Amino acid sequence: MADHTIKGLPAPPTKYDGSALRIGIVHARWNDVVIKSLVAGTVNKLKEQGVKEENIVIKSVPGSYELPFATQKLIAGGKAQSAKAEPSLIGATNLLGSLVDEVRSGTPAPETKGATREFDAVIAIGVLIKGSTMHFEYISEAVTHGLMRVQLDTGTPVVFGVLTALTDEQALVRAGIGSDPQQKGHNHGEDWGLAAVELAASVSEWG
Ligand code: DLZ
Repeated sequence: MADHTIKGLPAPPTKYDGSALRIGIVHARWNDVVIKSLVAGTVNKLKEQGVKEENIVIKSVPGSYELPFATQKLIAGGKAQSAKAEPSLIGATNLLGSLVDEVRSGTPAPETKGATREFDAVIAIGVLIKGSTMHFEYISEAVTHGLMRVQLDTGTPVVFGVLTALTDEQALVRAGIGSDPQQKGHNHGEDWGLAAVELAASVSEWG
């Protein structure tokens, strides 16, 4: 990715360490081909940032309209599990895991932020493609507002991974699978993975 760009997401100011993060992905199944590519791009980028496969939880719902509710449930479930877990046990498990990593790799284990079962960020992924009725407009607006509400109400970052495309081709290009081999496009899932790690590893620590 270029360091400077007029349009799109530039490289982050620093490479964030995702190794202690737990990230949720909730995706719709409507417009399946595009969804699959976006989810794959997101997961690849999360792993590239150090997020461990076992700490990436993927759930699906039928359509984008279901994303806010499902995202809220996933976040609440993580918080409930975390509250139930014995704090001293979590600490001991994390410490042990870090020590094992340290011995295996020969390098000091990254500091964990007391990784609990709680999600550090959730990425909501959907693909809305305009049809001939007003459905697209209503769902797009409801989902956008719903996801914003979920993150502000829960205090857990929610990445807006919802494409609102006017044509099939617009959606394909934004998933990096455009039908023109010369213009396959950029997979926006990669940006969402980066955003999740940055929000979880950096912004969440501000308050
Ligand atoms: C009904 C519908 C339509 C017309 N289009 C889409 C779409 O382009 N993308 C999407 O994710 N979901 C679509 N849906 C389904 C709704 O999001 C939702 O699943 C149903 O209305 C049931 O609540």
